[in-house]
Amino acid sequence: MEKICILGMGYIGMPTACMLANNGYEVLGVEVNDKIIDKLNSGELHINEPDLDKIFLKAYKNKKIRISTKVEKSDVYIIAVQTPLNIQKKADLNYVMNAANMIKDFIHKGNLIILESTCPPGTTRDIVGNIIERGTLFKAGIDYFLSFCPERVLPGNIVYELVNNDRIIGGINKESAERAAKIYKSFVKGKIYLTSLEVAEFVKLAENTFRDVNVAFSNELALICEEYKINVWEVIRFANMHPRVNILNPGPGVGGHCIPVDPWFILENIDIKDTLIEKCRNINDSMPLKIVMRTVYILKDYKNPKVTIFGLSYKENVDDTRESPAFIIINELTEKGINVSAYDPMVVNFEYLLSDMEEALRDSDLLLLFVGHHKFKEISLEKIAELMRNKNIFDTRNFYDKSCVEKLGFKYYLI
Ligand code: SAJ
Repeated sequence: MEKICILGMGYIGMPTACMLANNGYEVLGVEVNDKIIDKLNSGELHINEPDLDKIFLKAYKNKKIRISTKVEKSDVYIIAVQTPLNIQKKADLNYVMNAANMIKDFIHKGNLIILESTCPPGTTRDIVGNIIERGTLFKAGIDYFLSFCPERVLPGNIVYELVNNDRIIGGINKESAERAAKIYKSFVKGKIYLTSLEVAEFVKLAENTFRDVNVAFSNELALICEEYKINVWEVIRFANMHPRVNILNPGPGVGGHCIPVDPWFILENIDIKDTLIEKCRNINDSMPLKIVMRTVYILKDYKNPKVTIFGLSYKENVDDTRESPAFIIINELTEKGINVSAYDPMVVNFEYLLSDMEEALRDSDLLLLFVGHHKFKEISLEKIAELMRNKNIFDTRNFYDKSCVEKLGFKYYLI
């Protein structure tokens, strides 16, 4: 049985490890965080994602997956570590480099290395390839095989998309891409397309940048519509009825560890100034402050106002708060002397400000809906009205029905 070593047991590495472990491979997951290792080795997950528990427990009970701090001699190595943005808005490739350095000591002829971490074009060849070749004198494509295979799964639907999405696989040569494709074919039902390393790296960045640019367009439409006093949600709904138009939704900002990060990776090594991509990034980054300004305006006539934020995660129905624009909004409102409390039924690991629902709403002057978790629909508007001091709702996601809310005496503000 082939042995696969996956470095990084996060949102991508962990589900991928489970899939491979349940589809004919012996899997070793490598993780540096001791707490995560202890949890996983006792059969407990550290990630909340639909169906992930089922596939993890299957692999765990069948003893097809082990977690360790150390790399071991394997046939295939998959790097799925994080690539955060540093303060210069460039990719921090330290985790990728550490992973490549760990693999270098174990690699032998005929092995395959796959990079899954999102990174600037050229990283697989120039960073991973160079580290391996400097350490071993092996040549990529001849002595060992080198591939880039970007993950494309949507948080909140990872397990389903891991199986059903198409995959783009880049190789330093054809054999590298083909060998990587064989591994993914063990569990992927979508189509698999082969290409070069750099095209695969760029495709991943282009996908997330496209989404960022599209959201920026809708945010700009929202700001323009506000001046015209036109409902942007209605505009987008009708425009999207055109067969070739698909505008995304405006919102309080773009969060998560992918969409606000990846467009900067595209721009990292280029000389072109004044790009559309950068402008769109800046529009999306400006949204949290726009929300703060509008909130302050809504509350201008109240003494010692209290705001209740519903939702802290970066998007609906997930517990992930990474790069959530809610942080900026909370900090800015607090700095302006506004009393802020927050409720999020999805988020458990967030000590700062988290209140239960009643406590968050009691004597509040404004409910600021930041993300539209399904669970918020279970809270009746009557209950909300009963608890609040003044009945105002600022809905940044078009989540509530205006007429229902207004019937109960709320003043309803929409992005
Ligand atoms: N957002 C809006 N309006 C929208 C859609 C999203 O404001 O209409 C905001 C969300 O609220 C959130 C942010 O954008 O703050 C990002 O959310 P998302 O659902 O667009 O994306 P992610 O970050 O959860 O996942 C993306 C996906 N990429 C694409 O759809 C092109 C996913 O497929 C990738 O695998 C993932 O990035 C990743 O890991 O790169």
